[in-house]
Amino acid sequence: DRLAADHVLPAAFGPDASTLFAKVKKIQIVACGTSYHAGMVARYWLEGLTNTPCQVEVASEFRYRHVAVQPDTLFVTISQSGETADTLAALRHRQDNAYLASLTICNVGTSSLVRESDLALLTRAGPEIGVASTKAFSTQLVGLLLLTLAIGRARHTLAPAQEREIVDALRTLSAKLNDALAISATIEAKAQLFAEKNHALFLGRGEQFPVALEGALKLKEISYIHAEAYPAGELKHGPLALVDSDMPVVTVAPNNALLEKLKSNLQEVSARGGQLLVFADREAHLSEDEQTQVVNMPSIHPVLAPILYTIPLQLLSYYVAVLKGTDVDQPRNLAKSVTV
Ligand code: F1P
Repeated sequence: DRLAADHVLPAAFGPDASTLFAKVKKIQIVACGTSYHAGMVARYWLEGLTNTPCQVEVASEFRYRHVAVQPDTLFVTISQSGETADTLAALRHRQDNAYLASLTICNVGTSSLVRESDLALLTRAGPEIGVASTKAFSTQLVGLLLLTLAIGRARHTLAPAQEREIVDALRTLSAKLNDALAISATIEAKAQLFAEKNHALFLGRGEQFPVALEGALKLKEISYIHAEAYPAGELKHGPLALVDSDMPVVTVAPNNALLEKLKSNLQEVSARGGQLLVFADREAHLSEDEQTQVVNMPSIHPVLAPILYTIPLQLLSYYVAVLKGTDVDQPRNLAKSVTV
């Protein structure tokens, strides 16, 4: 709410942000893990709302390859810790003069990424106690949406009325997130579906595809269940062959323009005997049957849906991990910041 105020946005990113954002012709986002998924959501926002070309890449690949840089590209890193070695190396080894400026969206003000970037937005999510990034992800998404609004305003590519509509929706976000947290007992009960399973499939369409990727990553990280995420429209191009009664399929279904397409993807799963767990807008009118369990979600502005639908997927992984008795905070083989 505070950041979205007229006089703070885009200055929240740094004193020179206004002038700089007006020059931006393209955005290159680089990040790892959960932060990379946040960047993938941002691509839908930046291109869809502000018509700003955007590329997103994992830092562990980006840092080692030659990148053809287009003029006036803003280089954006996203990181909870600000110390992830691959992301930091990507910032340090980018073809320096080629970029307009560097900006980081980061949770730690004293971190190397913040110190070494031209502009910074601190997510201020507080310390992440567990290894798996959760609240940092939600705040990264909000930060990236604010970046989208700031870029749209500076480049005059987002109509003021649409900006106002999104800012108004943002003001209701914390209440919606509380509503989503309030269904945790229902989600805890659904975790049973996964107790005896070794695999799971996550589906999403549009900006919910990265949300599905993040849901699958969380399940892998903390419950050690093999999980894959696909854009729902890709099912028929391969993954459908995996679907049977041993493969729970988790889907996020906000009420947006892709809902009808998504519903037909879900039918493809049901027809193959797959067990569906659908987190759906209560206005989406998805009905339950023997194979389909529906958890109703609060209605939300479609632009904000990725932020809301992340919550039930995080809760689901948490309850599955608790059920399986794995260490939710310190998963095996993982470190909080990957500094090598
Ligand atoms: C990136 C990341 C996290 C993940 C784990 C390992 O960290 O991949 O997303 O949950 O903690 O590191 P960061 O750059 O966002 O700090």
